[in-house]
Amino acid sequence: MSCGSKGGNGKSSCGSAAGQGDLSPEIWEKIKNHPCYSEEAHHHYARMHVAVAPACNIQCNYCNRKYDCSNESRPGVVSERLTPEQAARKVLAVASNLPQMTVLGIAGPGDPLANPERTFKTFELVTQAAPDIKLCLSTNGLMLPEYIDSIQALNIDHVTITINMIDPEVGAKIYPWIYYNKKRHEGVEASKILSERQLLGLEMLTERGILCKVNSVMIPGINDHHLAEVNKAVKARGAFLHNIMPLISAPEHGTVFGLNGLRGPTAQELKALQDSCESEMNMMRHCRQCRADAVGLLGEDRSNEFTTERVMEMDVHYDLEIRQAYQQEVERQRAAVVVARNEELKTLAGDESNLSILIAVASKGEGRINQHFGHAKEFQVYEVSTTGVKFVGHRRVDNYCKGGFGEEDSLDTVVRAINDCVAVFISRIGNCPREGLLKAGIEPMDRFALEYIEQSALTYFREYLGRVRSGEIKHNQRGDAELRQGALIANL
Ligand code: CLF
Ligand code: SF4
Repeated sequence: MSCGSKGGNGKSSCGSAAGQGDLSPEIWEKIKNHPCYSEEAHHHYARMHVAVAPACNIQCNYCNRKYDCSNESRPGVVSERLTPEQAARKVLAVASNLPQMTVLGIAGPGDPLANPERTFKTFELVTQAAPDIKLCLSTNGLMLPEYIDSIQALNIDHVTITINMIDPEVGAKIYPWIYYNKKRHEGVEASKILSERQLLGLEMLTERGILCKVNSVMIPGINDHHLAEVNKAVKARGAFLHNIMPLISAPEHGTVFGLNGLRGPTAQELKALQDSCESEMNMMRHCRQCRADAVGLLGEDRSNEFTTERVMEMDVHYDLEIRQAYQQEVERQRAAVVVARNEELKTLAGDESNLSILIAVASKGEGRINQHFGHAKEFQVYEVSTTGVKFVGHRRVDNYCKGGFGEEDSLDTVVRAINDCVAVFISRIGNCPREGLLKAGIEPMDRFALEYIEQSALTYFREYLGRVRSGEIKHNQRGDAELRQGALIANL
């Protein structure tokens, strides 16, 4: 069955797009409101990170230590460091204000397991105060085998390991050194130790039923051809999800790769690798490479509303019943999205065509097309065919509207970012950008304003197919698109 049959409809499915009917009840319970482990959930539920872990025990060539850990973050971002006590208060403040926040992750700004006391103390304090919040940890894996018991004892049910290689020769080009057993190791030896520890840690976690995600940074010319092997190796060891993320590399980040001019992959290079691995295991495609102090839905960042200063002044009333009632309402909305999509999918049943298109969508969440073109800081990209609709990535862009004026330069960046799409779905759009998009061969679609994304995408596709078949339009293969590189320093 193709990926297009995703969703909780009882069909087999691949990707973090898997729905309720595709997974065992036990796994579904773990991922249903985790925005990273379930693509569907990421439209509705938020996560937060607390930056309690400053130290790191390895060096990655895509990282500059002045900034956050690039394994789960965009280079160039600096998070606000917190003590475990400050972090726990912040979690309660966010939980009181954002009942859709369901997951606390610790992902830096260094490596959480290079700061075990601070990391575990934070999780302990949060579990005592807010027991409904899922705990999530992201690590480079070097110290993972040592801390499996602590992870299990604290009920940390989601662990991410960044695994960029299983071949130490490849690793030597990514990691100049690691610090292990009170000693600095370099070159191939360092990567050999790191890889062994990562894979052992992964095996130990999955043996205990802890859900594991593997992040891999796709570095063209270094590990892009090797990641298919990594994918097989982590699947064999029980990883639940593989998240292949693009290298973000620019000289201004001051990283070894950035200074040496290594480029990140294009949108289509990344998609081709993700597609080729998808037959092996579940792929995550909605990662936003978050800050170590991110707050909100993936793709939005509300960390500025929850600075330490503000959190200290806030009235904090964690109320489990209010949170649960809110989440029940979210579940009702979410079920409606799935029903609408499945109904629409029926209209394509029996239709066979090899045509598939990409569309870009401006959305603020809830699975709806509910954002003005000029306000979008990212577009979500979906692939649509007769087999269904699936999320394939997002593209970060400059706001087209800045203080009410459209900027021609930013329209260019939007066009480059969604150049592989045939249409862009928005709630509203002005005449200038509409014309500019049409000139670039991208159809602006405001007809589905506030409607559900997947249902609308399928309707559009059915009509598009009809127009192609009648000869009204000609389907041309679109070009490649750009993933943003240097501009990611901004606090989005
Ligand atoms: Fe955070 Fe990571 Fe947990 Fe998610 S993020 S620790 S698994 S709660 Fe998510 Fe952000 Fe991508 Fe990470 S979108 S960078 S995958
Ligand atoms: Fe930087 Fe993270 Fe790598 Fe450590 S593990 S060097 S913080 S990217």
